[in-house]
Amino acid sequence: MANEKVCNGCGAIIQTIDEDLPGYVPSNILLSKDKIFCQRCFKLRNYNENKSIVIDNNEYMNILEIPGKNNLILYVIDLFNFHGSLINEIKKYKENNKIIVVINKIDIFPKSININRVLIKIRDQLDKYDIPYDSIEIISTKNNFHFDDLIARIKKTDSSKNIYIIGNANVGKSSIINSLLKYYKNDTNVFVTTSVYPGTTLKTLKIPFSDNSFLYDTPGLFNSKNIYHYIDSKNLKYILPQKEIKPQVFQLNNKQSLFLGSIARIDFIDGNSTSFIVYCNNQVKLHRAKLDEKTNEKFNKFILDKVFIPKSKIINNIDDLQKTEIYIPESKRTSLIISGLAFIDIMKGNVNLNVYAPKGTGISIQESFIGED
Ligand SMILES: Nc1nc2c(ncn2[C@@H]2O[C@H](COP(=O)(O)OP(=O)(O)OP(=O)(O)O)[C@@H](O)[C@H]2O)c(=O)[nH]1
Ligand SMILES: [Mg+2]
Repeated sequence: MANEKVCNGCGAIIQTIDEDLPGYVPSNILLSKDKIFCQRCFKLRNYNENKSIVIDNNEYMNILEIPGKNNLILYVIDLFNFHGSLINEIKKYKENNKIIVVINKIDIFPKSININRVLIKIRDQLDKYDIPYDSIEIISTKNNFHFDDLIARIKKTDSSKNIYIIGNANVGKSSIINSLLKYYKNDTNVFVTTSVYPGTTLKTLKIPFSDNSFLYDTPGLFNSKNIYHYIDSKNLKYILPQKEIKPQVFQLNNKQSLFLGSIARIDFIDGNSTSFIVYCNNQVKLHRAKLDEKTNEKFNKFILDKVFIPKSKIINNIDDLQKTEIYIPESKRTSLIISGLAFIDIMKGNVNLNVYAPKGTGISIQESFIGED
């Protein structure tokens, strides 16, 4: 029977009836514990094992209904997938709340990148999409890069405000909560569940922060453009970058194609030969191939080869991928983004490409955030 208790890891309402629904706890455990973690959180936290459960879509409806005024909103963005992190509804908080845009996971980018340049480009893009903010912090929760700056910013803003952490799934919201509890509040006791799998936090969690304020961890919003919707969870570890990306450079011309594992491909249709700098999980198997009448056959063979990771159960041949025609303009260094899988900096434009990716995956271009022009 459902009761008032919630899981301290993911926020789901505790229930003892159905193992396949959120918040399940075997009844003998429920009776004996004060602070409760549901069975799914227990497995994620202890064995990194993702038990897939059925989530009612209504659960996500209220995430962005932040009550009252004078809250502090930490809007977390994944620089690896900037467009996929944009949330239009942020605009409605502009009048009555303070907003800090938090760019997390900077550690996955090569150390050589120029943070000031990244900051300028982020500002440009936030302005372009009319996303309001009072300040921007670029941090890593993993190695604490500039985390003290975030804390200083929160203190400066007003530590008596309630803090809501919002953003897309997997951007690191719960990890930021845990770091705030540890480094701001010196509390290592309450740990919300984090995991490599998108969709970890299931309901908004309210955690005491200062004497009269609370921290709210919210479930990640799902962006249908993100490639991880079209890939089975076993392969996610090959897609979501965990460690510093080692970019790979390919010189490509109009007789060539670049395979990204068994789930995406870029065909160079026409234009002058130029460098492609590929940023993705280091485990994605990249392969440059000749572009001719045999390329499809070769790609189809690679899908069957277990070395060519990542894979997807629903992609059995090239026809299962959607083709998008993209023109890279002759201007500054441009990033081609395959949402959630890779961004590829193309040094010289005036190039026509065919990009193949699982149907639904966002394909876009933007001025490069990280490289010099
Ligand atoms: N490399 C790196 N990984 C991070 C960082 N912050 C979080 N992660 C990892 O990103 C993954 C997702 O982190 P979570 O904190 O669960 O993300 P979330 O936004 O709460 O996810 P949902 O609850 O699914 O919306 C985990 O594997 C974290 O270890 C970071 O700064 N750098
Ligand atoms: Mg979370």
